[in-house]
Amino acid sequence: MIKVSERVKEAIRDGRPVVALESTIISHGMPYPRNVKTALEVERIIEEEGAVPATIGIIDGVPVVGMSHDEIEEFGKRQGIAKVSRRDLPVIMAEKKWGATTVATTMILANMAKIEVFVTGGIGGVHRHAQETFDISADMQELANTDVTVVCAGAKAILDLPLTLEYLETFGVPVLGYQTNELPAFYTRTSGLKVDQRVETAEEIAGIIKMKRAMNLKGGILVTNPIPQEYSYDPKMINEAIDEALKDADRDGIKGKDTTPYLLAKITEITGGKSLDANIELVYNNAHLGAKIAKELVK
Ligand code: PSU
Ligand code: MN
Repeated sequence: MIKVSERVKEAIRDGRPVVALESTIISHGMPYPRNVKTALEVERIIEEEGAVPATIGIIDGVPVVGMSHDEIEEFGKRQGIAKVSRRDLPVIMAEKKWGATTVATTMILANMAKIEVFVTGGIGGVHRHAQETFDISADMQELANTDVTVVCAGAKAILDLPLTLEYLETFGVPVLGYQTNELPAFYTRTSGLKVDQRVETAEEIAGIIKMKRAMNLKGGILVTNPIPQEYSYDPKMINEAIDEALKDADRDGIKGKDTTPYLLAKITEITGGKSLDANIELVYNNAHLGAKIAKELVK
C-alpha cells in the first residue's frame, strides 16, 4: 500500500544509508518557493554526505517514500494539501487525497520502509497550557512507540519545553544532545534545560541506536542538534515574537492541528522572514548530522 522509490528500495536492499524527510515542513512549515528550494537542498546535502534521501508524502492516497523532485515541487506549490498525522493517515489514503506527513506519520512510513534515521527541523510536543487544553502532539506518542531516530534542532518555545521533556521521559524516549548539555530551543542553542545525555559523534549516536535495537526496546530516539551559532536568533527577540504569535492564536480561536502551522507562519511574519532563514539553516545542519548517523548505522 506504500510506494517506495526504486532508488530507496535498492539502497535499503544493498545496506546503504538512507535518511527519511517529512513533507509537513514543506507544505505547512514554510512558504513557497523557499519550501521547495529548502527541501531540494536538504536532499542534496544528504547525497553529498553519501546517503540516500527519502522525502515522504502522500499522493492521491498513496504514501510515497522517496518523492521525485517534480513531486516535491508540486507539494510545495499545491494549495489545500492536508496535514496528516497518525489519525489522519487511513482517512487520507482511503479518500485518495494528497497529504503532507508530520513527524509522527513520517516515522510510521519510514519504519514500514525500514528506514531508521529521519531528519527534520523541529518536533511537535506538549503545548503550553496543555494541562487545560490536552494539546499534546501525536509526535510524542510516535516517539514512544516507533523505532526511528529523529534528528531535530530541539523544539520551538511555542511549546512547553519542560513538560515536553517530562513526557518523553515517562514514555522512555532517550533525548540526546549533540555536542551540547542543553536541550536546544530551535532558533536558539540553549533552553536552560538538560538533555539526558551529551554525545560527541555520529558514531556514538549509532552505538546507542544499535543498543536500543539489540535490547528490543521499542520506540524512537531524539537527537537534538543546536542551530549553528552564526544563524541562531536573538533569544529576547524570538521570545517576543513567540509570545505575540501565541496571543494572536488565542484571539483568533486557533485550535487543534491548525495551531502549529498558524504559529509558524505568524512567527515568520512577525520577524519579517528572519526566523525563516534560521529555520532553513538548522534543517541543513540536521541533514549533515542525520546522514552521518545513517552511515555509521550501516557500518
Ligand atoms: N515544528 C516546527 N516545524 C514544523 C512542525 C513542527 O518547528 O514544521 C510540523 C512537523 O511536521 C510536526 C508537526 O510533526 O508540525 C506537529 O504538529 P502538531 O503539533 O499538530 O502535532
Ligand atoms: Mn496538537
